[in-house]
Amino acid sequence: MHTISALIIFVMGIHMFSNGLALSGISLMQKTDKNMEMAVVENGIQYIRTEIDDGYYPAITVRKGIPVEWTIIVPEGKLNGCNGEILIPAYDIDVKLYEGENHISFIPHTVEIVPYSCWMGMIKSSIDVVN
Ligand SMILES: [Cu+2]
Repeated sequence: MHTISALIIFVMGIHMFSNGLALSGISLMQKTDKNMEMAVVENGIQYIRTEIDDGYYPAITVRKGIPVEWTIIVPEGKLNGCNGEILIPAYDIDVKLYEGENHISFIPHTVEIVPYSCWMGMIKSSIDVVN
């Protein structure tokens, strides 16, 4: 019994510590480029699938000038008040996320790095548009 309650308090502590860090602009989940997802072009459309996590959005790479069909997967239990809405100001996109598959479409017209984030700007990531 003691072990279980100690474990629960420990897990809650880690969670709150991580949230506190995120609030001060530090993320425990470092953005690593090994997680960079590359779109696959098929019949004139580039498809990309990514999975978000608690406090984490993956960076993606897309090609300029080809319509993007982006599927964002929210695993069960991973949706929260922070990661539940994605903003991509450069493309005028503001999408509420739901558990399961979410779809975002846009056409990148310029080679640039487009920042995207959660609605509060806490979780930051990017869309790398290449030739
Ligand atoms: Cu947030």
